[in-house]
Amino acid sequence: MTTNTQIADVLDEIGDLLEFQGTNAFRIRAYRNGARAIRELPEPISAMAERGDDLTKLAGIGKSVAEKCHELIDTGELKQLVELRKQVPHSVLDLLRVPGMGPKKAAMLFNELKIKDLDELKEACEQGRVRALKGFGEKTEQQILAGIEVAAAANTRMLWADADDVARSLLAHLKAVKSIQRMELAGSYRRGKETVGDLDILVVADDHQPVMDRFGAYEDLATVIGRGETKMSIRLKNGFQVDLRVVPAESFGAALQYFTGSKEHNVVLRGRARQQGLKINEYGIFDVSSGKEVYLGGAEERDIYDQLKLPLFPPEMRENRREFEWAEQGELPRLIELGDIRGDLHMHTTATDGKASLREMIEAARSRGLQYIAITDHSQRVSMARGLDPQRLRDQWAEIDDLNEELDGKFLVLKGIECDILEKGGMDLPDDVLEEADWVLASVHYGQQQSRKQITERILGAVENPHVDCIAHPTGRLVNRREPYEVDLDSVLHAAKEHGKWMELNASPERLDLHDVNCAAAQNLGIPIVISTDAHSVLGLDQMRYGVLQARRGGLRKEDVANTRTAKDFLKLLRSRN
Ligand code: DGT
Ligand code: CA
Ligand code: CA
Ligand code: ZN
Repeated sequence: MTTNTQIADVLDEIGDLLEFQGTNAFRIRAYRNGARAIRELPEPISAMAERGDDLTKLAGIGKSVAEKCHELIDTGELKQLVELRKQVPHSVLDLLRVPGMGPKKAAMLFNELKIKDLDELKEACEQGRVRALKGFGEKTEQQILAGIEVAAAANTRMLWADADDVARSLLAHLKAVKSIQRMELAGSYRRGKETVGDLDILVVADDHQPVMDRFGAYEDLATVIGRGETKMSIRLKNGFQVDLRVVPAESFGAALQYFTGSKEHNVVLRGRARQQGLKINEYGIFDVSSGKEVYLGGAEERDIYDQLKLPLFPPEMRENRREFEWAEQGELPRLIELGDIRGDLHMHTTATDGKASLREMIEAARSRGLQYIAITDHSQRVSMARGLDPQRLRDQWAEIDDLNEELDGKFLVLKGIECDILEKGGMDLPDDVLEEADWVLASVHYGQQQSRKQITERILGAVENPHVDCIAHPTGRLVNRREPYEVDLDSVLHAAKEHGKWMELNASPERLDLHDVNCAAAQNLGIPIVISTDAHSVLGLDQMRYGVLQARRGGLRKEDVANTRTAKDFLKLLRSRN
């Protein structure tokens, strides 16, 4: 079976290759829109195709993209892509990332100088071969050289958690400027996206110059990319770019709205504005029905949404997924908040690969205001982490019994285990042991490269095991580093629904698994989701906020998340499974 991600990747690649060939923008956009739409479908498009659904009924999917989907699903490949790949090597697409390099110029470099990647481009520039081409000069060559660095850096996106560290430090640095009246971060950072391409800071200040001077004096600054009257961009030593814009007070809300994006969300807003004889941009919202621009507002973000008769969408919702539909129905879901979380159901101690003792983890969780936790160390198969065999596990549980007695109902510690799903299928601990546990997480750590059939069957086996409560980090993806297993998540979710099993949203910033789109899919099926930190240290417990952010992007409400319940209600729900 072909997954939504695989199909979307193929469509994106076609879009890239067509762009390189200078195909008309309309066709390219059709592929890109299709890729995006399919990436975010809550159900496998292959299942819809097999059911005989009309794919063109899906938003963002036109006739030609639908045909490509059918071909991919039926044959496992696309003739068009095979053809395109013959014509254009994949690495050539990197050339398009050099600022100022359009598809025409890139094609010329490829066709005339046989340049296939950024390294060859750099060499050609250094040797002065590029300036010989028509339309290129010595100056262009210099610009390209400077741009290659940018293009190479642009390949890396920061984890949200890392971007957050940078953001806080930068804001603290800038706050020293007295003339700053307002300051906010916008962009993907504000939308809580799991990776952030660059940071976008907006400032209102009486005087621009001191703000920019201070920005340019940031300790981790590597270079100033550009400085204009109201905008300045810098690159940090870690390669990360930060854009700063100084805006007038009456435009602050409009700029915040505009630069928070997403672009797709903004496109819809602009369309709505046009329909109402209004115009929005980063300066404000204007009545243009008289032929003149009349400022209606823009100091606050709310001004824009109010005029358009739309709710003030939480930034995490602004992806043009379901938010406009919700608004039309008159109600946005109330998204979960960090303060709603009452328990943490996945953490490790020094018994396996954690850095803090059982007692320290309990103390830390209590001091963070939680009411209950589950201790879930690894099972024996994870030998690298000294995983627990039945005896050691039972010893730990005896210790937990004593601690619970000591805690006297003021805090609850569940006797849990993160039990491996073995490569050959089956659980890493015998049923009689699992039966004694209060809380069993099942997870895959080995054999992640198995075929779709194998790994799906393994996980389905765990879902069907009566002692398993929840599947931990269900897709195994690592943000920026590792693709999900080949698992057929849709089947797993349906089985989980049938067997009353729960799904974890692992809050660790490099996992965030389930990710937002999958969260929505689980929610659709009414499967309880548990947001857990998978803490391996006391500080690891603070990762909860990353998980909550991801849950918000997935549209989850307090009631969709099991560990927002009190200890009593959590146990009640757990015992009522099935
Ligand atoms: P990133 O930085 O790649 O993680 O993603 P964003 O969303 O932060 O994108 P960025 O930094 O390029 O621009 C910030 C926001 O500004 C973006 O979400 C929407 C808005 N924006 C930027 N350029 C355009 C544009 O050409 N058209 C529209 N409609 N909006 C734009
Ligand atoms: Ca950005
Ligand atoms: Ca930016
Ligand atoms: Zn774990």
